[in-house]
Amino acid sequence: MTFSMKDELLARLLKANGEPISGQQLADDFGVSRTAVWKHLQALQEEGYTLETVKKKGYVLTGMPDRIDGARIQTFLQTKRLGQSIHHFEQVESTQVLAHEYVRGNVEDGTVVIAESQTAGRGRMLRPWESTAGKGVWMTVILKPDVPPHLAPQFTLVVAVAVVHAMKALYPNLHPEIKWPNDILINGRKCTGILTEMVAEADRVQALLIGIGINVNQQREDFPEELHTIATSMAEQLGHTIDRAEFVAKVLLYLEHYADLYVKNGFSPIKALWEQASGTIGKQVRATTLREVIEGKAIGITESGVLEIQTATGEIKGVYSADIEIQ
Ligand code: BTX
Repeated sequence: MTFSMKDELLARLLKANGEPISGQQLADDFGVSRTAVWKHLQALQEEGYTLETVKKKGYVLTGMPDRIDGARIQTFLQTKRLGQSIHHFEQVESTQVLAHEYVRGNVEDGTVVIAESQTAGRGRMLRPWESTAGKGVWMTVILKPDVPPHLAPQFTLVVAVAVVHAMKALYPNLHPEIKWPNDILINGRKCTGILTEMVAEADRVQALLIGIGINVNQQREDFPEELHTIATSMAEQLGHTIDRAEFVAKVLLYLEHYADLYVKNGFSPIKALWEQASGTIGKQVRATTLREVIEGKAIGITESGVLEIQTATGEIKGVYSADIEIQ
């Protein structure tokens, strides 16, 4: 684990569940002085945590800021590898850019880079990704699977399945659907975007950098004008805000589970889950590629994630990259 002393202390206070813990106890547990404990508690208060002192008994955590730092995520985390190391930032340019730096520094498999806000969040083909401060999940998960580079695109489909299943597990009233290739829509509006990048040698993946942007607690007015008709958040659809830390932990759990399933059993179980979670398969679609516009029924995806469209003449066309309109 690479959590700071402050994070560990916070995790300890959270686990105490309202029972006071004395300063001496904390000092003994962490092998530091009471003054050091006090300084870390002070720092937590400056970040927005509220603590009460119960006479002769110790400290109780009474309030938390709405944040997705390592300590908060850790209290919900059930994974073996993913999120065991979390680098949390208040504001970054893009978690993808930072994650590339971490990969160069040779971080462990499952490392997460997460931020409260991004000033230059990016989507596919360098499109901008709106990352409202404190309202979403803007994170990059670094995976180091032992697979050849040509299999990397399949991971994007693994991620989409994992996010949909995490959403459904915690909020059964939400009905997310995957729109090919990798948007997650709720009620026809985009709630999640996924961007997979790779650092590879000729024959093996060194690291996958999986960028996940999820609109969580935004209200309509939080989105810029141009996204009003196309974007939505989980809170907007649920009618209430949610605990982002709990949700991140669930996404990491499902991602670990499905990534392991994929490495062990190959793409076919993922393909089946992806098709089940997809709102594209079985629908009439219009795909605009760089070369042509293809209209027809989306009938499935191939082993490599290519969308297959059956046109009116019965011909089956494979689409590798396109903007899709569902009709
Ligand atoms: P994409 O290219 O599919 O989507 C980008 C398009 O989506 C934009 O052109 C815009 O129309 C729309 N859009 C922008 N922001 C939002 C939003 N918040 N909600 C809904 N629609 C939006 C999808 O790319 C991949 C996005 C990955 C974002 C993550 S966040 C963490 C990581 N860091 C980083 O810089 N990117 C990834």
